[in-house]
Amino acid sequence: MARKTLWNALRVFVLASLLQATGLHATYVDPKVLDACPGYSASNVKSNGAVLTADLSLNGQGCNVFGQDIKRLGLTVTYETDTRIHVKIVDANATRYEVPEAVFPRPAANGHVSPHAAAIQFNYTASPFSFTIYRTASREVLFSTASHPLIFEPQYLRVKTSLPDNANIYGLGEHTHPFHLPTDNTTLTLWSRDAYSIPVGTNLYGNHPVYFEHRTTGTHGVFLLNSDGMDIKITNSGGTSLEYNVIGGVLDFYFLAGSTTDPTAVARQYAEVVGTPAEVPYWSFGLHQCRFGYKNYIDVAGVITNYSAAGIPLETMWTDIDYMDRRRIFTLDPSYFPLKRMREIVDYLHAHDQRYIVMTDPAIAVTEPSENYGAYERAVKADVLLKGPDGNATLGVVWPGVTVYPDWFHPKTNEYWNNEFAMFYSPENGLNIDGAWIDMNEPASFCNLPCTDPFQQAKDQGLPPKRTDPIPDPNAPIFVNSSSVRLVKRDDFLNPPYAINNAAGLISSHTAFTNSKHANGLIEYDTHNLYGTMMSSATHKAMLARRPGKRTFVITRSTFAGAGREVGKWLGDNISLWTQYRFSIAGMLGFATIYQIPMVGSDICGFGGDTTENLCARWAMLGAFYPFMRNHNQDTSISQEFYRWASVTKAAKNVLDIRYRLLDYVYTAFHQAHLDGTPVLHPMWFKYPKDTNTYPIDLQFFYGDSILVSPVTADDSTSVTFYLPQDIFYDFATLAPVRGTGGPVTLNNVSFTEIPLHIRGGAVLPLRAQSAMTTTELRKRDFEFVVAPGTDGSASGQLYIDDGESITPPSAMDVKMVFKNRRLTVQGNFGFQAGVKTSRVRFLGVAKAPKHVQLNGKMLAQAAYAYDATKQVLDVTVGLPLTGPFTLQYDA
Ligand SMILES: *[C@@H]1O[C@H](CO)[C@@H](O)[C@H](O)[C@H]1NC(C)=O
Ligand SMILES: *[C@@H]1O[C@H](CO)[C@@H](O)[C@H](O)[C@H]1NC(C)=O
Ligand SMILES: *[C@@H]1O[C@H](CO)[C@@H](O)[C@H](O)[C@H]1NC(C)=O
Ligand SMILES: *[C@@H]1O[C@H](CO)[C@@H](O)[C@H](O)[C@H]1NC(C)=O
Ligand SMILES: *[C@@H]1O[C@H](CO)[C@@H](O)[C@H](O)[C@H]1NC(C)=O
Ligand SMILES: *[C@@H]1O[C@H](CO)[C@@H](O)[C@H](O)[C@H]1NC(C)=O
Ligand SMILES: *[C@@H]1O[C@H](CO)[C@@H](O)[C@H](O)[C@H]1NC(C)=O
Ligand SMILES: CC(=O)N[C@H]1CO[C@H](CO)[C@@H](O)[C@@H]1O
Repeated sequence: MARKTLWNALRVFVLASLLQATGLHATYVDPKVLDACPGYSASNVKSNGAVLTADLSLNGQGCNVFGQDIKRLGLTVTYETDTRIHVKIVDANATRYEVPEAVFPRPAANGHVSPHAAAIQFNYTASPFSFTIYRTASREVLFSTASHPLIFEPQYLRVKTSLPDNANIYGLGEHTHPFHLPTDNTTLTLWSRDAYSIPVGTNLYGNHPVYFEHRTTGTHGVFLLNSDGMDIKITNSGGTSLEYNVIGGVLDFYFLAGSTTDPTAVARQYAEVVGTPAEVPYWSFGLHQCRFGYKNYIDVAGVITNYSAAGIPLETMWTDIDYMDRRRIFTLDPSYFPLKRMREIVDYLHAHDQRYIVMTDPAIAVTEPSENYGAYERAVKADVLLKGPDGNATLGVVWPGVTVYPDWFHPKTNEYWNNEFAMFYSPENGLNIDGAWIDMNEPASFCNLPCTDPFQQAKDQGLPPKRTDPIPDPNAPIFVNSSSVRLVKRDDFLNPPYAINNAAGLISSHTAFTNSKHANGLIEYDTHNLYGTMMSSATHKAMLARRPGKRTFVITRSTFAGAGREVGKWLGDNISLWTQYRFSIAGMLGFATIYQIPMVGSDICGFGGDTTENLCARWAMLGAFYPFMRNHNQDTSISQEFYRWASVTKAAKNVLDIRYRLLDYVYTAFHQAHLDGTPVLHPMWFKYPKDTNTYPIDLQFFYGDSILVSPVTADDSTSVTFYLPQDIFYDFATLAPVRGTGGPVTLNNVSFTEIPLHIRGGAVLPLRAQSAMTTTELRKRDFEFVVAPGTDGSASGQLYIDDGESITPPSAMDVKMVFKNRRLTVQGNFGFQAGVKTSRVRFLGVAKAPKHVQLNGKMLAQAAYAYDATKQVLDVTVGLPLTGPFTLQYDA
C-alpha cells in the first residue's frame, strides 16, 4: 500500500511542508493512532543467567506510520551490574547505525550478576510485546510500555512508558525548561542547534537523552544511548507518560536502579555508563573574563590592567573571535592583534600567574590558493573534510564566509587538529594559551536552506565583516602602570518522514548538511548530535599534546552524553535578562547533577543585550557559585567587566573572597566526582529526598555538599523568599545557627553586594583562611576548618589537595575531618606537602562556653580560644603545619 494512503487512513497529520515557511516543521501524530498499532510478539525467549534474548516478530502488517515496519527484531536484555539493566532492540536482519564505540565506549558489564540479586528486574508480556522494569524488593514498577506498542521503522522508532501522575522528571537536556520538567504537554527535542537567545521550549546545543525520576520511594534513571534526532514527549493526557520518537539508530536503553534512600546513587550509576568527569586544573576555578568585541590588543591589555587596578582577582583573560584575521581560525589579525604584542600580553599574564584562552571554531574558511591560508590548504591536502554525497566537501557559511568542516571520523583529523594547535598555539612562537574554548560546534552554519549558493549568501550576509575601527598604534604602551557549490538532492537524510520539532526547521537548517558522509561511511544524519563532542575530544587531545601529562581545560558549547570525560561546557548565548539569570540555575543543575559535566556555567551578566548594574551585581554573586565562572558578553552590548560599576565591583570582590576561600572545598568535590560521579552541585531534593516541597525547587542549590545558595531572584529586588527544610543550618556570614522549619524564609534588605548562603548542619568545611588575587597565591594560604554540627551533634568533611595540574599527580593529600562528642579528628593521607598551616578551627552551635580545649590531648591556654555566646561560635587558634593528623576537643 502506498505510504500516503496509509497516512491519511491513520489520520497522521504531517504539517512539515505546510509550516516549513514559518520555521515550524514538527510532525503531529494522534497518540491514539500509535497506541492502536499492532506491535510485535516475542518468541524464542532464551534466558541464560544474566542475559535474556528473544525474537520480536511484527504482528500482522504493522501500521507503517512513517515507513515500512521492520518485520523481525532482536531483543537482548543484560543484567550488567546489580543496579543496571541494558535493554537493546535491533533489526534482526540488518545492521543499523549505532553510536560508535570510539565516540562512546560501552560500559563494562560485571559478568557475575545474578538477576535475582539485582535491585531491579526486567519482565515482559509476549504479545503484543511490552516490558516493565520494577524494583526487586518492593515490586514497584519504574518503566512500563504496556498498552503502548513498540514501533520500529527505518526512520522512526517509538517507545512509550506510563509514569506516576505528575511524575518528578529531571534531565533530557539541553533545554530551558525548569529543572523539574513540566509533565503537561512538554516536548524535548534533541538535535544540536546554534540557539541564539536559548528560547524556552526549543532544542539547544547539547544532547543528553537521560532522565532521573524521583519518588518518595526512591530515585532511578533511564538513559537511551542514541544520537539520532528525537522528540521526547511528556504528557498528562490520559495519565502521565513519556514517549520517545526517534528518527534512526537502535533502541539501546540503560535502566539504573538508583536507590530508595540516596538520590545521588543514580548519578554515580550514570557515571558508570558515561564515564566520570575529567579532573580540571586548580586555576580553572578562578575568575574568567571575556567578551565578543574587544577591538584590539590594547583593549585586552586594558581590561587586564583595570581588573588589577580595581583589586578584583582575575585569573584568566579570554578573547572571542575578534583576534582572528577575517574571522579565520588559527590566524591573528596582523593590525589589530599583532602576534608580537599578543605574545607580550600572554607573557605578562604568565609572569603574573594569570592565564589566557581564545576561541576556536570548527569551520575552516574556503580560500583561494593565492591567499596562502594554511589551515584550509592542509585540511584539503590531508582530505579530512566532511563531504556530501557527490564527494565534494560540505559547504556552510560561518563567520569567515564560506567554510568547510573537519570530519572528526577521518583517521587523520586528530593529527591535522593537533598540528594546527601545535603551530598556532605554539609556546615558542605562537599564542601560548592555557585552555581552549570551542564554539559553533553543532556545527553551526548561517546558510539558509536550500543553501544552493553559499558564496552568494556569504556576500549577502556581509561575511566576513570588514573592520572599521581605527587601526591601533602597533607600538602602543601596555601594562604601563601595573604589575564546494552543489545542488541539494532531497532525500530521506535531509527530510525524514517524521520531522522532529527542530526549532531551526528542517534538520539541515543552519548546520552541516545531514546527507554529508563521514570518512568511515557514517552519515551526518545519524552523527550530527556527536559533532560537538567529537570536536571536544580532538581539542582535548590537541591541548594534551601541547602540554603532555597536564590536565586540559576545554570549554565547549555542543555536547553529547559522556562529553564530561574530557571537557566542560558553557550554557551558550543568552540575553542579559533577569529571566535568564534565574534560568541559569536549572541549566547548570542539568549538566552538573545529571549529565556528568560539572565544569559548567552561564555567561555572567548575560551575553546578548545590555546588562544593568543591579542585574550584573546579582549575577556576579550567583556566578561565583557556578563551577565555571566567566563574565562574557556580545560585541554590540555595553561593557560589563565587574569594575565598570562600584556596586558590582564590591559584589564581585565580596563573593570572590568567598569563592576563593572555598576553592579547595569545591576542588575536593571535583576530585570525588572524577573518582565516582558524585555530583559537585546538588538540587535540594538530593539532600532532602522525602521532603516533597523540595522537588520543584530550582532557584536554590547546594554548592558542593553543604553550602546552600539562595540568591535574590526577583528583578531589581532586595528581598528573597527561599525554602529551608527541617534541619539545622548556619548563616555563612555570621556562622550563627538558623533553624529550618520546612517552610519559607523571607529576607528583606539584602543589599546588591550580598548573597544569602547557609552551611548545612553536619559539615566540616575546609576553607583557606584568606583569599588571594590569583589561585597560585591562594595555594600558599593557610587553612581553617569550620565545624557545623548536624541535629545529631556530629559532622564530617573531606579535603583533597594535589599539585593542581597533573593528570597523575606524584602525591596527594586526602584527609577526612570527623566531629563527634565535641572532638574534631583530622586524619588521612598527608602525602602532598601543601606547605601551609591549619590556622584555626571554628566550632559552630556551641551552646555554652567550654571549660577547656585540648589540642592533641594537651590543654590550650585560654588566650588560644574565644567564645561568642550570641553567635554560639567557639574560635580556636591552632597554628599547626598541615602535615599530619590532629585532634581538637572541647569540654562542656
Ligand atoms: C531480510 O533482509 C532481506 C534483504 O534486505 C529481505 O529480502 C528479507 O525479506 C528480510 N527478511 C526478513 C525476515 O525481514
Ligand atoms: C511478569 O509479567 C507476566 C506477564 O505479564 C505477569 O503475569 C507476571 O506477574 C509478571 N511478574 C512480575 C514479578 O511482575
Ligand atoms: C501542546 O503543545 C503544543 C506546542 O506548544 C501545542 O501546539 C499544542 O496545542 C499543545 N497541546 C495541548 C493538548 O495542549
Ligand atoms: C580602563 O580604565 C581606564 C580608566 O578608568 C579607562 O579609561 C579605560 O577605558 C579602561 N579600559 C578598559 C579596556 O576597560
Ligand atoms: C593604573 O592606572 C589605572 C587606570 O588609569 C589607575 O586606576 C590605577 O590606580 C593605576 N595603578 C597604579 C599602580 O598606578
Ligand atoms: C563537485 O564535484 C563535481 C564532480 O563530482 C565537480 O565536477 C565539481 O566541480 C565539484 N564542485 C566543486 C565546487 O568542487
Ligand atoms: C538595610 O541595611 C542597611 C545596611 O545594611 C541598614 O543601614 C538599614 O538600616 C537596613 N534597613 C532596614 C529597613 O532594615
Ligand atoms: C530562559 C530564558 O530566559 N530565555 C530567554 C533567552 O532570551 C530570549 C530572547 O530574549 C527569550 O525569549 C528567552 O525567554
